Amino acid sequence: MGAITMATTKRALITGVTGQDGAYLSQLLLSKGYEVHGLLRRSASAEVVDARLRWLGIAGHIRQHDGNLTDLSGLIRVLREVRPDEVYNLAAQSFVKSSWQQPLLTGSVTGIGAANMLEAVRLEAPEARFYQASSSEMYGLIQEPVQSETTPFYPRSPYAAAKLYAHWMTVNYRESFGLHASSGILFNHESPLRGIEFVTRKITDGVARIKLGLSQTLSLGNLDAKRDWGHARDYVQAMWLMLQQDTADDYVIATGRTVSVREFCRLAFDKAGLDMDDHVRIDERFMRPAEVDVLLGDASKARTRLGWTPETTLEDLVGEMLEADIRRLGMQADR
Ligand code: NDP
Ligand code: GDR
Repeated sequence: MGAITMATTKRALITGVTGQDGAYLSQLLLSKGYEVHGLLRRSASAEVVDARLRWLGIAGHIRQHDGNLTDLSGLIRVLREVRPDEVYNLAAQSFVKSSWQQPLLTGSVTGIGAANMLEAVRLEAPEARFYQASSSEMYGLIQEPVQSETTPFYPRSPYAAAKLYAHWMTVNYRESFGLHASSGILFNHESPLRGIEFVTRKITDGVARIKLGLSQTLSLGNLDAKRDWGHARDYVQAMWLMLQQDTADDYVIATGRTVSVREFCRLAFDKAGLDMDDHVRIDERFMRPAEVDVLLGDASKARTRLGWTPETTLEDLVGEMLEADIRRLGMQADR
């Protein structure tokens, strides 16, 4: 009789599991039959921390572990307990604007935190595959009109500088210790689960409020900044694909289309049947000490090697976010 092969359940550990990407990635991995473990930092408001996971109806399916990216011993303990096949390091102080107010915290969490995670993996789970959430912000003051894996970096914020350190540490651990460590250089990706302080969600929430008569104006900063915006649901697929490859590598993930904040805004107001010029105000408070004027990614390497392509158009993304915000605000008003 031949040997019986048992299908084993893969175990994944996600840091930043309560964030936008953590929620969609958890949903994806659960749908693939993974055992999903999440690192959660302790909060006095525990009832709101897993709101995104509850929104997707998966909170009860995530095995939660207390931990903080700044605490190496805790990370080692969690890795020892979970013994994951795949580790996705998504946790970060991820709001660029805040990084000027809290540069050292951003450095500790977004930069050193990633190094802590790599070190914990090297010590406790060296066979695990590792994903680092790198960012198009690393291109900052762009050195080429279209950015790919070979474009030089020029970070323009404490956040971007911290991400660049984490990025190079990931490459370094791959080359020094042979870790299967990949870095996804993801361009902006949004969804109804996007944090309210980021410009896209601020816009769809603001337009929904105006539509429902809850507000009259929407205050924004630099409307001329241009971004390559995709849907988070499509982008977490790319993270998973990177860890299914025989060899680890770095990949740009982007749509290849860039539009200004103004154009994004106009799309949202148009969808609501409103005129943005009647409602948008410019407020200096939302300007940045240094701006990333334009980002546009070339994801050909991901398309060729991973077979990845984005599925959601910008128009559909705006529509989905706006509808979700109108529904959400409507439900709050009914309470
Ligand atoms: P979010 O801001 O939505 O989520 C960040 C997550 O990190 C949250 O779960 C947060 O927990 C957690 N976190 C923050 N500090 C710590 C800490 N000290 N210890 C443990 N966990 C912590 O980010 P996104 O989901 O949008 O992004 C995921 C990752 O991808 C981030 O690293 C981000 O910088 C990066 N990225 C994002 C892009 C995007 O467009 N969305 C593009 C490129 C990169 P809590 O809920 O408790 O606050
Ligand atoms: P970003 O996202 O900085 O690109 O980082 P954000 O949505 O904050 O800003 C995008 C652009 O919009 C301009 N802007 C405003 N931004 C905010 N937040 N609020 C405003 O009122 C406003 N008005 C104009 C900004 O100046 C900027 O040019 C996101 C984060 O998810 C990072 O973690 C990630 O690494 C990058 O995307 C890729």
